[in-house]
Amino acid sequence: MLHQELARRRDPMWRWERPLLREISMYAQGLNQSDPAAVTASPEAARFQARIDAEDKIEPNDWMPEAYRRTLIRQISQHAHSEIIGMLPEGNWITRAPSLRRKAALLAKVQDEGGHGLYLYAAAETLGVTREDLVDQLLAGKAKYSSIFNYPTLTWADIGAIGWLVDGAAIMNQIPLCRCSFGPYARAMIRVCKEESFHQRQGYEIMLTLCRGTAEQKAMAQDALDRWWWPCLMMFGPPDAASQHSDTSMMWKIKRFTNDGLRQKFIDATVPQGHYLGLSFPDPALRLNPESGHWEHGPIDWEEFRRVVAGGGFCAADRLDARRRAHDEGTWVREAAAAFAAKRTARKEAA
Ligand code: FAQ
Repeated sequence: MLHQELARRRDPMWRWERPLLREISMYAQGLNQSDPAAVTASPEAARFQARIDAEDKIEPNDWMPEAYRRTLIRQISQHAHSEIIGMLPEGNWITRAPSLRRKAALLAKVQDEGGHGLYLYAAAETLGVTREDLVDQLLAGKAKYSSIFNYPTLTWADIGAIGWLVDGAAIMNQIPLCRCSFGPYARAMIRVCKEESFHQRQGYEIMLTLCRGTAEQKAMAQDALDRWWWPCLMMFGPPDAASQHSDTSMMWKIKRFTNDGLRQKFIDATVPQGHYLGLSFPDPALRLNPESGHWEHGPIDWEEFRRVVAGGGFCAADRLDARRRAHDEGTWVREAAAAFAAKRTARKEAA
């Protein structure tokens, strides 16, 4: 750890990053209300960090700094909300899928997303929160979910673009999460990633079919790529210099790569796929740097990202209304399940 820290201080970026690090450490201490010093100073914290450095998995009953617990609750619950809200843009197209085969695949995909949300809420619950509280925070508009799900799905090609690009971005972000230091999150991610891989392929296959179809169908695919490309790049989060949580999350091996690092991996993997489809990317600055082997991109509109994350996305109000309606309409199901569980417990106690 020490030699890494010294190498970092020799880096010219260090001076520039210092205010950011101060902010991060204030943030971490702010979260660790029960014992601020425990983040770095206590023997438990040192043992905890040694376990992380040794690639041990942290399990729910193990000692952990309060800030680690809260960081995980924040990330896992935002991830769970993203899956549940993420069902809506595609759910919107189930009744209009162009064939029985497409409808069956889309239904299965949207159901998988519901399942991912449930694994993730369950993983968050192992950290001492309840699913009910997390869902209440979402419905009250207090919890974040991924910015990408605030964009509308205007045509069938958007379903192809979501599978190819949104699931493609999700996989790029989630494969490293299979090695996250927190056991329940890492294990949930293994199954989620297998399913996301099917989602990505079904999306790419829709794009391929449209691109091999009529000129009108290809134009629809191009229009979808034009609208989804930049928002997908924003899914990876703010640039590294503005990412509040990356340094601590990487120290704790919750995150394995920075936001910009994953964004670049996604661009490098996706651009050749788009070219194979015969499509162009809505970025005049996109070019392959022959020396680095990476695709360089133009500036991302971070103002748009901030606006969408702050609740100003085009579909933000619709998305929350749809979830609130579904929650209200599901009240009787929750009540029936609770009554059944109470009856079963009473029967067991009586026996
Ligand atoms: N949207 O300091 P950082 C999917 C927030 S699942 C909204 O860099 P961090 C499957 C961030 O929360 C997609 N907010 O934060 C699917 C923080 O705010 P806070 C979801 C964002 O946590 C496919 C602040 O900005 N995936 O797509 C976004 O270290 C198709 C500062 O940012 C996950 O959640 C954003 N894009 O890194 C479903 C994966 N980016 O909490 C249906 C797990 C950042 O301080 C259909 N999460 N923010 O108020 C992660 O890997 C991380 O949380 C990042 C952000 C990388 C998203």
